[in-house]
Amino acid sequence: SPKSSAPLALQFYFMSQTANVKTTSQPRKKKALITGITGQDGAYLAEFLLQKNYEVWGMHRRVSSPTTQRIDHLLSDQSGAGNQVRLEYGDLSDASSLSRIIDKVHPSEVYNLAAQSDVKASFDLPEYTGDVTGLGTLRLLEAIRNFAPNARFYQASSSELFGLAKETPQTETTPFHPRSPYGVAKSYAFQITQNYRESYGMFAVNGILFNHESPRRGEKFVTRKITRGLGRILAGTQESLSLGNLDAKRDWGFAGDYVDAMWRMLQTDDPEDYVIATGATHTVRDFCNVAFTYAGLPITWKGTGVEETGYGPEGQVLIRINPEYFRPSEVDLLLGDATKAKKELDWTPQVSFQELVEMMVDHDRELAISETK
Ligand code: NDP
Ligand code: GDR
Repeated sequence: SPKSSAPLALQFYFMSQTANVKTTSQPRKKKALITGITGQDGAYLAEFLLQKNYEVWGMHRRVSSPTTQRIDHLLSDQSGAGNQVRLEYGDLSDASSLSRIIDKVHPSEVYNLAAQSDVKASFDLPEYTGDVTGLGTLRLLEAIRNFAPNARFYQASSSELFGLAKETPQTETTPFHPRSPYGVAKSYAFQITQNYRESYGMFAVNGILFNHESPRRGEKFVTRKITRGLGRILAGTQESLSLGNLDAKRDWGFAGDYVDAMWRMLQTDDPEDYVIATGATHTVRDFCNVAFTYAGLPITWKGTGVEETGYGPEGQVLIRINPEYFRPSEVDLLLGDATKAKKELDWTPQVSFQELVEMMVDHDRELAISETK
């Protein structure tokens, strides 16, 4: 299918923010429950499902400061008509909350996007990550089995399962070799999802999604860290950026494209697992080069290893290496083959790598300028 431009993708993003979906035209709405609705993917998925006229429920955690910034525009409809997201408090570490919500909502589709999703942090929080990201999936499956056994279940599986990948590109049949407590926890979640499908006949699927980014990406993930830092450098509020391993290669796509694939996986006749990826891989250094060049600050790299430094056109230091950002074990190369999803789900990514980087740079340049006012 034809590729859209980055502005088009942004158009989708802004149009969906003001979507006024009529509620009266269909006899019975599908009900979706999204865990992790306050995260990057949760916000895009909620918009996507509201546009499809779903009744959308989200699970969020009790926290001392608000975490709903990404979905605030979906929580109140100023026109008075239209669809809204309904929120329930819950936590993947609290089985009773999951049972309560599933019993109350009786969803037709459940998207389990909640997780301790930071790979680097999982080395510092290994047990917590195993509990939430791994066992949390089991708790949710049990709640569904007991209170809404016909609900269709989507598990947010990850290319981190492949880790020290046994083959390139990675497909649905590539063996797993996770390289972090996060990857191991996601491996448990992947397999328990398959097990509930096989044991209880539940419609439960894994989307093995490769990295996907957007202007809503958390600021600690490397792409957003780069575009956020670049925006501030352009606005004059930050001098340089500190990064870790520049040689890591990732298959980066646009999050807006990937939530469409999640939905498609739950509309099939038979539950199956799918890889979702762009089929192109780039190093962290490539991402920096494209972003900084687009912003008019092409980088000249000098030195190697931890001494490697990125200089701007005036000889100013733009990027330094800080070993603090290295991981105890790294995933060097990820490259996905989404042929199965293309064939069976008719899914293709719409936003190219260049368009993705430009979208994020444009957004974060504006954001940094607005922060100076
Ligand atoms: P984010 O980190 O942006 O969002 C994670 C969400 O999980 C947040 O809403 C967070 O809530 C919630 N959460 C964290 N811990 C708990 C808990 N104990 N109970 C309930 N909710 C919790 O992740 P993304 O949106 O980027 O990713 C969505 C899912 O997809 C995650 O499971 C991630 O591991 C997985 N994934 C992501 C990929 C990517 O490239 N983005 C690729 C492959 C898989 P709060 O706001 O309160 O912190
Ligand atoms: P990842 O994403 O670990 O792939 O997990 P992240 O953006 O954190 O790292 C990607 C690569 O960049 C290297 N890197 C840095 N990473 C961060 N965060 N900060 C830095 O300063 C930095 N410098 C270099 C990393 O070493 C790594 O190789 C993401 C998450 O969304 C997971 O939840 C998801 O499952 C996977 O993507 C697919």
